[in-house]
Amino acid sequence: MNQKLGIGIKALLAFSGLLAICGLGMCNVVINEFELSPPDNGTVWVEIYNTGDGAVDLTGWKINIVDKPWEGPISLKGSIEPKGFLAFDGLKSWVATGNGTVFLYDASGVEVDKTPQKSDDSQSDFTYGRLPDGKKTGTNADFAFMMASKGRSNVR
Ligand SMILES: [Ca+2]
Ligand SMILES: [Ca+2]
Repeated sequence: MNQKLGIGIKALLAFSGLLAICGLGMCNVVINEFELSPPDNGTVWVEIYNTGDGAVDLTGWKINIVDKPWEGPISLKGSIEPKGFLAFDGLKSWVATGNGTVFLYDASGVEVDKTPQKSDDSQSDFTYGRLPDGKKTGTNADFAFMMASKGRSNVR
């Protein structure tokens, strides 16, 4: 195979591979931390983390916080760098009742990630976060109650 063709195929594979993975809702972006009971009447927020090696375009992506009786949809924009963190604020009017679940959807509406339902009405600087960043075994233990680190790596 000549070199030029090899590079072309490699680029094509990388491109189609990324699209295919995202289309199946398997992008490497996770909900990494969420604050549903902020101190000082602050706003709720959700941090996402890109565990993958490529930037991910977030156009059309959506976070939805479900804390009955309300639901808080947040539209995402921009892109997230590999191993990057981004945090998105909710609205001031969303006052957590202490039992929240957070969902992350990609541009095609596929659920990319979902947190366990977490109870928090402490109104403190503590949040629920994956420890270490991106830990995803699918159990309740993926999230620890820890000091807030909005837009940064999680630390106990
Ligand atoms: Ca808190
Ligand atoms: Ca964090």
